[in-house]
Order: sequence, then structure tokens, then C-alpha cells
Amino acid sequence: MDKIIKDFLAEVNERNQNEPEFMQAVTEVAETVIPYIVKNNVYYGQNILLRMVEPERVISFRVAWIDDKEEIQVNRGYRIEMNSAIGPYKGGLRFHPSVNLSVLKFLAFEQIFKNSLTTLPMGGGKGGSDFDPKGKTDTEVMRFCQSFMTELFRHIGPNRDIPAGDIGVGSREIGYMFGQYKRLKNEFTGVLTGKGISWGGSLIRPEATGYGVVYFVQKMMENNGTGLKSKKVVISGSGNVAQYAAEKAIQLGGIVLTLSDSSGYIFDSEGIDEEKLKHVMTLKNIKRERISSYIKKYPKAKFVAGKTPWEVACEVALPCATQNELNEKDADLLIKNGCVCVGEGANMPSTPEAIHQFTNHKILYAPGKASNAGGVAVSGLEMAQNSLRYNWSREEVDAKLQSIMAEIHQSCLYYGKEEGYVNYVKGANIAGFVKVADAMLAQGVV
Ligand code: NDP
Ligand code: 2IT
Repeated sequence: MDKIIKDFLAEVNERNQNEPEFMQAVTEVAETVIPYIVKNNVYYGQNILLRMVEPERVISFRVAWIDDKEEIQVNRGYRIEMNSAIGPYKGGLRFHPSVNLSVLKFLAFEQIFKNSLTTLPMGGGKGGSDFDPKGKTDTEVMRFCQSFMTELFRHIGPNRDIPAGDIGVGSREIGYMFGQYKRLKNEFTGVLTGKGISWGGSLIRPEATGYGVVYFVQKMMENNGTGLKSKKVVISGSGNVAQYAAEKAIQLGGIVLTLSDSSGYIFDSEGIDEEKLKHVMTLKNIKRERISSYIKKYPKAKFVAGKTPWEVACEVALPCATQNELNEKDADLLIKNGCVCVGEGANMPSTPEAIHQFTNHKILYAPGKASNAGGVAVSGLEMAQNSLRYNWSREEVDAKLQSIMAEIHQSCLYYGKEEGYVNYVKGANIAGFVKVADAMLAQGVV
């Protein structure tokens, strides 16, 4: 078995040189899915995984725009259309200076499995740009978004490819991109998700990823005979996912101790309550300040510059910032300090070595493709509402989100149950794989 996996990865690596994040994501899937393929005659010999790692289409384009000083800026835009076996390409757009082909291919690859797990008919895709929205004025962001969409619009559509937000792309950016798409096509369609409520958005979409992570964590803990109530929760990031993970964790009785950004983390030993979190949302979403500003209003809290929050003792850790933000040393420290559950809000935030430690110590560990699927799930519900030309209530969407997260948890149990332990990595990968693989087999060699 080891040789089959090694040969497969060598072949993929040969074709995808200098793409470490992509290889990392493929390796994790290969290690759990190949043994399943080999055991199941229906998939064996079909080169299904080799087909899945090859994007159906990669689009790369120039994004030229003019900044406020009237200087011409050039960025690179991308859309990776990874897999459309079970539905149109679906996945976010990331605007961050670290964006490159490797990062977007890993995200698009993960998205195939995540979208499959949601139970909704969505294929996998991802896109973005190396544009950095930080420090840019609103008009600069608008000009960039308009230029980006002026090329992207010809590749996407409500039945073809439906982007959404991710790092650096929130409601402001979705608004500018939607406006430009509508102007170019002269059509009002659900081509993007994460839209504003008055122009086709869904209630609960902003909250969905963070809420979904906590619903999933709650399910994992309940399955182990505990729950979030009175548990110390450490969260990284302070963007969309981190904010709503914190909100739901607080609502379910957890004590949220930290939030972070790329400059460091804030630690509030008294707990970040709902009122403090409201202040964080104003700081980050309206004033666009750094998380360190938190201590100006709450001086009893401290800001730890240049560090990640994994050194703070907790029972539950929710990495909600970015890939590879939690390494082996962090994992060891978390475990040593009493952490019993890790739920990933970000995509691939734990390094392979960290995951190894979590599984070795048999602590509850949910990979992002399972635990952060609530965001894209409610994007799927936004698409459904757009098609119906109808809006569901907050309660209706939240109930559907909860039931989807519960179903994902069940799928992980079904494929991931081992002697006295649930391997959520194995469970999520196989459950996500089976649906897409069956669809690919039915549709022939395309
Ligand atoms: P936001 O842009 O709203 O927030 C990102 C947060 O992560 C910020 O606090 C940012 O800090 C921090 N961050 C980004 N890059 C780094 C880095 N290199 N090192 C340390 N901190 C960093 O993005 P989201 O909250 O939407 O996304 C967070 C994660 O969740 C990503 O992995 C994303 O792919 C994933 N995700 C998002 C979904 C969504 O619906 N939005 C759905 C599923 C997953 P700073 O401001 O300093 O950069
Ligand atoms: O990583 C993700 O799942 C997202 N950024 C959300 C994608 C979406 O289409 O809502």
C-alpha cells in the first residue's frame, strides 16, 4: 500500500513542481483515500484520483488598475476550475499577497471534497489574486475589483462557476465585483454568493462558516460525552470566520480567550464576551484596524506581538486564520496544556506533523474540509434561494446549516470510525471522495 501511495504522489509531484501547498493537500487525501480505492473494486484501476488532482481548467490573467496616485498597478488574477462532476464550480476568491497557483490549487482541491460533504450539488473551484486590500482606499479596492471582474466575468456564470469570498474578500469586495458583472452582462443573476441581503444574499451567510465550525465542534464533543459549556476556547484570526466562531462559541457557553492577526494575538483572561466581540467587529469590519487595538478599550487584556495563540491553555482550539498556522510544536503545547478538541475554521491550518500529533494523542480533530463547510453550504442555500427567487428566514437557514453540519459529522463517523476513536480526516476524505468518484464514473472519461 505504501508503495502505491508513494508512486502516485511521485507522479503528481512530477507534474506539479514547486507547488508545496497543493502537494500537502493531495498527500493528505491520497494517504486516506488510496487504501479505500484499493479495497473497492469499483474504483480500482480507474485512475479516479489522478483525474481529480488535474484541474479541469486553470485561468490566469493580468489585472491592471490605477491607484489613487494615478500609478498603474499590475496584479495577477486566477480561477481554478477543479472539478464539475457533481455541480458547477463553486468556491471562494482570495485576495492576499501570498496567493499563487499552489495555494489556489490546494484550496480548489480541498473544495471538491468539502462541497461534496455538504450534500449540495456543487463542484470545486477557487480563485483570487495577489492583490493586497490592506491599506488600500475603498476606491482603489473598487477599481481593482472592477478590473478583476472585467476578465473573470467571461469564465463564470450562475450555472457554470459561482465564486464567493475568502481571505481579503468580504461583502465590500463581493459588492464591487457583483456590480461590475451585472454591468458587463446586463443580467441580475446569482453569479456570486455572499451578496448583500437587499440584492440577493442569504441571511446567515456571513455567520455560516464560523457558526458551522462551532456546530461541528459541539457535535464532536457531544459524541464524546461532553460539550462546549464552560470550556476555554482559543481562536486564531479575527476576520469573518474567527468573529462568528467566537460569537457562536460564546452563545454555547464557551469562554473565548484569544483572537489574532498576522501581527500577533490578544489574550483576554476574563473572556471575550458578546459586547467585546461587537467592539472587535467594529474595529475590524468598519474601521479596518489591527487586532492589537483591542487593548486600547480593554487594557486588562494583553497583546502578544509576533506570536500565535496556541501557547494559551485551553480545552478547544479553533484555527481560523490561514494555512499552516499551527505546527508540530504548537500541537504538542496545546495537548500538554489540556486541549481536547481542534476544529479547523481555516483551510489546512494544521501542518501534517501537527495533525499527526493530534491523531497520535487521539484528541478530537476536525479537518477544515469537514468543519468549515458551513460557509459554502450556506452559499449553496443562497444559490437555491436565488433560483427560487425567494428568501428563507434566519431561523430556516440556521436550521438547514445545523442539519448539514450534523450530516457531515455523521458521514465522518460512517467512514472514519476506528477502534475507540473517530478519524475525522479519513472520514471526511472518503465520504467526500465517494460521491464525486461515483459521478465521475457515471459520466465517463471526460
Ligand atoms: P478574513 O480576510 O476575513 O480574515 C483573515 C484573518 O486571518 C485575519 O485576521 C488575518 O490577519 C488572518 N491571516 C491571514 N493570513 C495570515 C497569515 N499569513 N498569518 C497570520 N494570520 C493571517 O478571511 P476569512 O475569515 O474569510 O478566512 C479565514 C480562513 O477561513 C481562511 O483559511 C479561509 O480560506 C477559511 N474559510 C473561509 C470561509 C469563508 O466563508 N469566508 C469558508 C471556509 C473557510 P491579517 O489581517 O493580519 O492578515
Ligand atoms: O473555503 C471556502 O469554503 C470558502 N471560502 C467559501 C466558498 C463559498 O463558495 O462560499
